[in-house]
Amino acid sequence: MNLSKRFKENPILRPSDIKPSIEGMYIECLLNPGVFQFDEKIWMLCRVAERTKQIDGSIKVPIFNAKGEIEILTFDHQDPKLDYSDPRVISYDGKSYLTTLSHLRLVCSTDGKVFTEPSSYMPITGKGALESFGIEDSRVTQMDDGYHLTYTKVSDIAVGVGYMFTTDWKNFERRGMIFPPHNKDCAIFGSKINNKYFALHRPSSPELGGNYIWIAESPDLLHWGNHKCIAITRPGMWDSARVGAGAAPIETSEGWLEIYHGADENNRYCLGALLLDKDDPSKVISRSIEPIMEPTMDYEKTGFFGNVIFTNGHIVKGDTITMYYGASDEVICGAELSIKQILESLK
Ligand code: MAN
Repeated sequence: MNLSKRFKENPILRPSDIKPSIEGMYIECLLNPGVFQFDEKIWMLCRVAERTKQIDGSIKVPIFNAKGEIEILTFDHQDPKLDYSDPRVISYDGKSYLTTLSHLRLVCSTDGKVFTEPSSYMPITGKGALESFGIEDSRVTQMDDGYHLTYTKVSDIAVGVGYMFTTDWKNFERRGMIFPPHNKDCAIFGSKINNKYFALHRPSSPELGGNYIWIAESPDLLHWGNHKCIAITRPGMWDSARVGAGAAPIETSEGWLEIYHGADENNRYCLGALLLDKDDPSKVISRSIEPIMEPTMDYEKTGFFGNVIFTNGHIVKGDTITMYYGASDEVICGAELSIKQILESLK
């Protein structure tokens, strides 16, 4: 099933379109933007994955050291303790490192298609021991008081969900880790339900269970409880290996509509939809059998990590979802979807 209308301008943003954060690094991937409206423009908070020039025969990995400076670790291809079969992660002597270091960068647009980097907004970079391998994949939820950002905090210790708050995109209040390891793909609902905040999140349970979508509630966006699993992986299907939430669920007449990603054993990432009960979003009313979007275009099939469509940001206007997504973990693309058509596909 194909329910999406891709922008003919795709990819709308590539690594070469913006400048590296510091001299000596280059941008390998520009991906997975959080999306919001601010100052009468459409903004993306992009994940920028950087590394230093690679020299034949070795892998150079950037990390933030204890002093908060970028340090480059070098691993020799010949070293039998090194496994570099995945372009995203390497393992050395039982320890894992990311091949790139990610930060978040703001770009804005008046038409939602041509995005440029405004000079007066600073990149958001990792800080402290829990972000020594960078910060990734933000989701932005706008509420009356301002913008609530969730993102992945990555370090040698763990992967967990961080939370920041801003009203002006210049000053950020870092509110710490709200979902402890191993957890990512956290999307906060844009309004309270029965006087409680809700969020989708994705803990991983390596021994029993797996990489499933959960829901939690909170009185204050800081303390989360009453966790429930709402969607598990489905053997033999397109979402057999892992599932995770996209951006904040969309409020519709039939319930909360969530676009989520699902991957199979070959790491092929597609998108599907979940419809959650209006008053009790831990109840799943329906779920896509077929993906609503799959990697079919060249830019989705080949790249840094091919066969990937990953979304964590959109703008909703009437029936139209303008969705932004990372393709092949390398470039940023856009597509339009109709809420009505997705709801129809869920019947
Ligand atoms: C996975 C992939 C990577 C990401 C790490 C840490 O390996 O999603 O792209 O950098 O997790 O989050």
